[in-house]
Amino acid sequence: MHFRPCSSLAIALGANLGDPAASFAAVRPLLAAALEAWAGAPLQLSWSPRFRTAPVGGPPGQPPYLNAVLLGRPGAGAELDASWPDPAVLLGRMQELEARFGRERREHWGPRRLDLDLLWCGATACCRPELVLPHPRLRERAFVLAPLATIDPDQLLPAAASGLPVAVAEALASLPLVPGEPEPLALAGDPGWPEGP
Ligand code: PH2
Ligand code: MG
Ligand code: MG
Repeated sequence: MHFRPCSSLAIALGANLGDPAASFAAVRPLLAAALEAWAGAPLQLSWSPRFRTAPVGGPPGQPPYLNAVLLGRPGAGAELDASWPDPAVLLGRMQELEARFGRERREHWGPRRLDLDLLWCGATACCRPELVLPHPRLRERAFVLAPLATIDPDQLLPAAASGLPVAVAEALASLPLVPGEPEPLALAGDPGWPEGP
């Protein structure tokens, strides 16, 4: 399996308030439907296992996060180098889902019931206040790279402004270990989220 950034898109899921596992299971079919409606075509979707991860940034004393990643690409028969519809429209649908799951925007990087982040969308580069693509902190975040690596460690991350494309596994291996911080831990699958390590 090999998804090229130019034809794929990726979304990160995160939650550390309420019942994150229940939120993930409930939002999964809604997110899949929203994506297909936006794309106007069947998509091939790959979900990572869920990971328990230490909170990065934000206020001290937050609960650990549940994180996962969804990789999508045009389904069989669709153009390989699909030009995706406007990602701002997809972002709007994702924000509707966040709101439906009780997301409140109180403080920057504060704890949340559901966070859906667009990581990249084909080769789209965009820099608007509400949406920067590819996601500017993609390469720094083990809670995104570890789930992505389980789908395809050879997946090339879209080139950052400053650099060459780098494979997910390479980007993950190059992250500094934070003393005392547990590494992302893949959780066993269950009926609501079958993918496991
Ligand atoms: N999201 C953040 C800030 N910090 N830490 C973890 N472990 N997982 C997240 O999803 C996360 C975070 C901002 O969106
Ligand atoms: Mg986020
Ligand atoms: Mg977000």
